[in-house]
Amino acid sequence: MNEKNSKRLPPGQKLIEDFPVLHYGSVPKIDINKWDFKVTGLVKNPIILNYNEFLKLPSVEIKTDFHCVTGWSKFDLIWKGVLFKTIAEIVKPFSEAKYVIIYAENDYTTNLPIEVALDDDVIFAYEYDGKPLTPEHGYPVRLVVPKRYAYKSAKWVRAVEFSSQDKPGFWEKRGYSNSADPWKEERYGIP
Ligand SMILES: Nc1nc2c(c(=O)[nH]1)N[C@H]1C(S)=C(S)[C@@H](COP(=O)(O)O)O[C@H]1N2
Ligand SMILES: [Mo]
Repeated sequence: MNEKNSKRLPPGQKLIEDFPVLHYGSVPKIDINKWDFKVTGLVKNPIILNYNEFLKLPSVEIKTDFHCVTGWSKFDLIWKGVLFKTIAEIVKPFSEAKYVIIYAENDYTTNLPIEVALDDDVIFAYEYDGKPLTPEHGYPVRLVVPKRYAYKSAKWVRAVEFSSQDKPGFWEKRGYSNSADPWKEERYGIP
């Protein structure tokens, strides 16, 4: 690995080339005609969008790295989708909203402070590497939070709640770090 890449790699991580599939439970079977994406909670304009409506939102393509808490990292993944901050601009959260809670299929949830979610590279992705997401990587829509361990990057997202209170998610309740910053090696426990 050249010097530039070793600086990009967070402590205790190993760079890999392939793109593993990792999740709890089974890959959900999605009926895209019944699928919707809901944004609720402490917002002025709650929304419910179907897949076609979601695809019509302003989109971007970004290239980011990905760090799993189990120790692998992958560089330069190319995602297309809707930035979290674009969603926030549409729903207009009230100032009381300090956290966002992400709800996915099969009761998977995760949570982020609102300022982390509003970062420039946090995206609800529907394409990976120029193609629609595959079912095992999160079709139809997944969150990607490049600067946090990947359990924050929920696959199969169905809803977002803006909340005044933090609500630890699936892995956060099971002992993984709530803040999950790979550069600080926040893998387990507090924070
Ligand atoms: N819905 C859901 N999303 C999830 C998970 C999960 O169990 N369920 N696991 C997370 C973890 S720990 C990782 S490392 C990444 C893996 O994403 P990938 O399978 O696309 O590589 O998905 C994250 N998103
Ligand atoms: Mo992970």
